Amino acid sequence: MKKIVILTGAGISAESGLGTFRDEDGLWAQHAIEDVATPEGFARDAHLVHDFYNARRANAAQAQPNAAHHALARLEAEHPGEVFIITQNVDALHEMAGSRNVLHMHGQLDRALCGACGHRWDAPAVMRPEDACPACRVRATRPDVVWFGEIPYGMERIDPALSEADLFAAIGTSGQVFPAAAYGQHARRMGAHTVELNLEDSAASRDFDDCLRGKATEIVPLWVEGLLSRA
Ligand code: BV8
Repeated sequence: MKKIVILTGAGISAESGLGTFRDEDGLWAQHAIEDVATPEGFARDAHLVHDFYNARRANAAQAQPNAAHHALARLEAEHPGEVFIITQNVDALHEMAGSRNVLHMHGQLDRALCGACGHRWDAPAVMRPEDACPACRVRATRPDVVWFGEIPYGMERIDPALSEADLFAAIGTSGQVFPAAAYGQHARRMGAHTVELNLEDSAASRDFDDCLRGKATEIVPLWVEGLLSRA
């Protein structure tokens, strides 16, 4: 298993206290996707959207990585080949656990973006519509996250990684958001062995050769232990 590519979703951060999206008490249960995770929603009510992300930024700021994040950092440190994490999550828990080769395809809560000039900077704890961009001074600041209808970050790195992967794993994702939801199918078609680690079946489970079921903090460390003992 030379090159391991891992897609993570909200389920890997659930046990760190960060809400998932589609579980019954998830983030979307309190908000309509189109109101808080689309450019149109932001144009309609920037206050509501900033409040949604300010609350998540505050929650994420006090969260700690869990045993699943630490296990993936151990895998990167001890696996003889490359380990590349593509995360849909906007929290920094992979990096806090020590992972370095991480791509945030849906952006990051702790980064800000200017909608006018494209400038990016470390997001303040609280963002407001009236904030001016530090570079161009236009009041067009937004969270540096990828909303529905926007192009995910790092696509130029993701496609080659999926083609070259020997092993592709999806951890804690419901397989409902594209293009990430099709990565298992793509990797398998390109010859990777595919494994899904999740609490329950997902919309993409049929794309995986193996499915490990359980809580991430329990099944991810066991899976990593198995990989390293066979390496
Ligand atoms: C794009 C913003 C074009 C940041 C997010 C019809 C068909 C195909 C596609 C589309 C379509 N209609 C519209 C589209 C496109 C659209 C899309 O997919 N819509 C869906 C709703 C159908 N996609 C887009 O718009 C994307 N852009 O397509 O651009 C393009 C594409 C390619 C190339 C060129 C152009 C942009 C999508 C990004 C949207 N932004 N977030 C933020 O606010 O966080 S999406 C949001 O959902 C988050 O990023 C999140 O990561 C993501 C996916 O959710 P999950 O991570 O899977 O979380 P979820 O709650 O759903 O599932 C959690 C799972 O964990 C569950 O299975 C649960 O069982 C499990 N779990 C829970 N607890 C645990 C656990 N597992 C283990 N242990 C536990 N303890």
